[in-house]
Amino acid sequence: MRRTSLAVIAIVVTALVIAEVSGLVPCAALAEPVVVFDMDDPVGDDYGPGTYVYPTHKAFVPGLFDLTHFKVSHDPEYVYFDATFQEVTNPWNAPEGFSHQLINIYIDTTPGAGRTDTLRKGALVAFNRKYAWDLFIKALGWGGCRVFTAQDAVEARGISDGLSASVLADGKTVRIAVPKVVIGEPARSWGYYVLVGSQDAFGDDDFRPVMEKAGSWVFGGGSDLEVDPNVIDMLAPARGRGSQERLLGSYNLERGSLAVLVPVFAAAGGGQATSPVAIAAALVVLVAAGTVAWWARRRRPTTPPRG
Ligand SMILES: [Ca+2]
Ligand SMILES: [Ca+2]
Repeated sequence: MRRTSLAVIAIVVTALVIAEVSGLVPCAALAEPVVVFDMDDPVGDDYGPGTYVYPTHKAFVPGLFDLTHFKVSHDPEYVYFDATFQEVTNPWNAPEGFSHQLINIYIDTTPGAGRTDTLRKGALVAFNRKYAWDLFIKALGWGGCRVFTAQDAVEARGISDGLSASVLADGKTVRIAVPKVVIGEPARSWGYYVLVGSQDAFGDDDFRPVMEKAGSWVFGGGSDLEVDPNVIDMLAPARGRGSQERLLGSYNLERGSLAVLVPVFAAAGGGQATSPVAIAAALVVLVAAGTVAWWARRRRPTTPPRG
């Protein structure tokens, strides 16, 4: 009887571990936010399509626009978008703790719906029709955080209630917290366009422009025509058809056509892979449960009746 109970407990524990590992059990009860997307971006690619250079003013220290990591997680109340940079500084004392970064996150949540422009002119990019965006989260210092939807008008002010941006204790990560009541719970199927620009209060849609020649307050290495992207880094794999260099370099000056981007998805390697530790733990529990069950069944007939 005791052995049978043990076997049952072992099987239940195994089932729970497997369910947890495969994401079937809601993890709201856990203290740590649940991670749904987690991806590195190459270091040292804060050059747009491969040619851009920083403005010459001393405030633009190297690494400010070099995204190195991006993570999406959620707890019962908020969705957290964590963008890590090589460098974060706050020379002009933005209350959020960072003066330079402009982070535009366009999210494809719903296949077959959404829009392929940036809503407002500024980033100077377009999005692949197959992965049209439905939500747009814009984060910058001085109270600029907003959520827009694909249905918004160009002049829409967006939703700012409950949104915040702050720098985490590592000093390199900007965390954008968005209430779930605004954007819902992030699904693992969501696709992300994470675009990094330089905040410029005088620029179109707050983007500091990229010109042919760098100046104190403008990037160089691009074109003076408003066709090349004002995006300095974007979340993308290091190589292949979806690389940053290929995507941001896909504009055409002669035709005046903007670069067309594709998002990154969790399933394509950007997602949080089930940790090897969790898999090992599940396997150990499975083997243990199997052994206990086998042992219990094997021993039962020879156990002398109790009296
Ligand atoms: Ca980078
Ligand atoms: Ca990149």
